[in-house]
Amino acid sequence: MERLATLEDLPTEYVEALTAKNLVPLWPSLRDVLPPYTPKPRTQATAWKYQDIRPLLMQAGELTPIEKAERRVLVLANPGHTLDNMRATSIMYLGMQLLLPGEWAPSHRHVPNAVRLIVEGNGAYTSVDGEKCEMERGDLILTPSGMWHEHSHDGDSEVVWLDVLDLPLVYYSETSYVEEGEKVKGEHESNPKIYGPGLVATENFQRNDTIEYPILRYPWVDTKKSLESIAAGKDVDMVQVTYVNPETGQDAQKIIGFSAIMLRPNEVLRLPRRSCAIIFHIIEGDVVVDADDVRHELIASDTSCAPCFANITLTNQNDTPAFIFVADESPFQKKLGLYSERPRTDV
Ligand code: 1HN
Repeated sequence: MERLATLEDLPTEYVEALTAKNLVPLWPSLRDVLPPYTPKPRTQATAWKYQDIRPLLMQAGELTPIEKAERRVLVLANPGHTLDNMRATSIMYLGMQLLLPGEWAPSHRHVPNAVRLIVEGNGAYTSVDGEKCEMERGDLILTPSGMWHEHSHDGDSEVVWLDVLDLPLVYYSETSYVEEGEKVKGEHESNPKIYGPGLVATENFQRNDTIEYPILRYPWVDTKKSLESIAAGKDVDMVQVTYVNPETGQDAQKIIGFSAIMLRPNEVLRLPRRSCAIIFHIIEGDVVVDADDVRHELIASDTSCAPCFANITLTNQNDTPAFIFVADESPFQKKLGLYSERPRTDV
């Protein structure tokens, strides 16, 4: 491809005349915004170790009362996007949130979609539009765009969870805002409105009515059981389940996709090269994540990310299975026609 002229090739007075009229020449930046053949991601393969996060998060618990934080979170920032941009990838935000016994993170709702993956502790729950979702380690709880949510804690140990939001995308598109809820600590029902074992409260049932978010809590015990039964069945290349909306068969949320992978004992899993960045969070076991030439050795509760089109290999060196929670940008990219796959370049 032809090298194009730079800003320095232009007379200073000409560039100043453009600037004065809010005009910019395209050609000096054209190769940056359209790099040849492959995107140039800012996202860097990065790992955040729970043993580094935990003591600092507990210190935040001492330094900042919940009333002064609303959400007591340490953001997992990707240095490739600089730390003040709160991005793990171009469109995914990650944070570790701490709620102490007796604390309450007040009700609000906002445009970004969020999920929580519970990392540690017992006795806390999130209420989503009034439905009480208990938090147990490994559970996935959805708080989709526009739904009221608050976190409460009746137990006696610290509770920590991983937040995954599409905040960077929503913020960039200038559609991000929040509304504050009632300043009362509410009573919440624990019965799911819709999905138990295929039953629905008749008063909530309207024939042909598609429920946008029929499941708000995906318990880890069920996810793990599904993975184990896939692994026990016929030989498959990859033991993975996707969190879906059972009403539609589509992804559980609209922008970020969520799934879980089981690595069988000593399994080496080579993932397809894809146009979307990806996040891994270890629920159980030890996993070596190779993304091109960057290697991260992860243990339970560690989190990492890899950029688009990386050659990613997941390795379980143990004789016991490992379980990984995965978030990726594929629903967003597929809806907008941006998604693609390519052959690996490390074969
Ligand atoms: C939010 O609402 C929560 O509700 C957590 O727990 C993290 C990060 C950015 C914007 C909103 C929560 C968040 C957030």
